[in-house]
Amino acid sequence: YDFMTIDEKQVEVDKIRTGIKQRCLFNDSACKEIEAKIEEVVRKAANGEYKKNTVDTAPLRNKYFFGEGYTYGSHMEARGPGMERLYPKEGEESVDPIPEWIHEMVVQPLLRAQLIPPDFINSAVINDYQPGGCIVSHIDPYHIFDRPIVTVSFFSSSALSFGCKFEFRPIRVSNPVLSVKLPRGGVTLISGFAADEITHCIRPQDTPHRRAVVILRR
Ligand code: AKG
Repeated sequence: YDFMTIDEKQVEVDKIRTGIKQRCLFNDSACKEIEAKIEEVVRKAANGEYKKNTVDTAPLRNKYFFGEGYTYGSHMEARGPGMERLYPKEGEESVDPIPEWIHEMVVQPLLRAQLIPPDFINSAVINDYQPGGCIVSHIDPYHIFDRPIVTVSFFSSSALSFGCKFEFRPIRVSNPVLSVKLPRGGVTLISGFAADEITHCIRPQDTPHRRAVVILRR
C-alpha cells in the first residue's frame, strides 16, 4: 500500500467500505448483562468446566470456542492459510455448544434487526483481550467460514484495521489502509472485499483497556 497513489488508495478504501456494515444494537444495560455472562465464561474456564478445545489461552488474549472449534496455528504440523481445519463435532476434540445466553442475548437482537438470516450462526467465539492484546492481520479462512462475519464488542471500544503489516520483536504495526471504530455494544459485519480481499487485525495500541468480542459466524 505504500506504493499506491492517493487515488488508488481511495479506490481501495471505497471497496473495503462496501463490505462493512455497522449498527449500535446494545445499550449500556444490555452490555452490562452480556459482560456479566462473559465473566461467567471466564470463571467456568478457570474452573476447568469446559472441554479442552473450547478454551485457548495466550498471554494477552484468551479465546473461547463454542458450536464449532478450529485449529489454525501452533498445534498443527501443516500450518498457514488454507491448512486450518474444523474440529470434529463429537468426541475428544469437539468444543462446547453455543451457550443459551449467546442465542438469547446476542443473536436474537441481530435477527430482530434482520442483520442475519435465521439459523445462520453455528459458531460463536469470544476473544477476551487484556490491554495491549492484539490479533495479527489475517483473512478468516473461506473454506471454514461463510460471510458475513459478525462481531459485537464489549467492555470497551477498539478499532478494526485493514491492510496492516506486522513486524515482531518488538511488535510494530504499519498504518492501516482503513481503520473503523468498534464501539462497546456495536455490531460490525464484514463481507465481500472487506472480508475476502484484504486482511484485518486489531492493533495493540487500539486495545488500551480490557475488551471482549463475540464473533458470530457460520
Ligand atoms: C478474529 O478473532 O478473527 C478477529 O478478527 C477479532 C476481531 C475483533 O476483535 O473485533
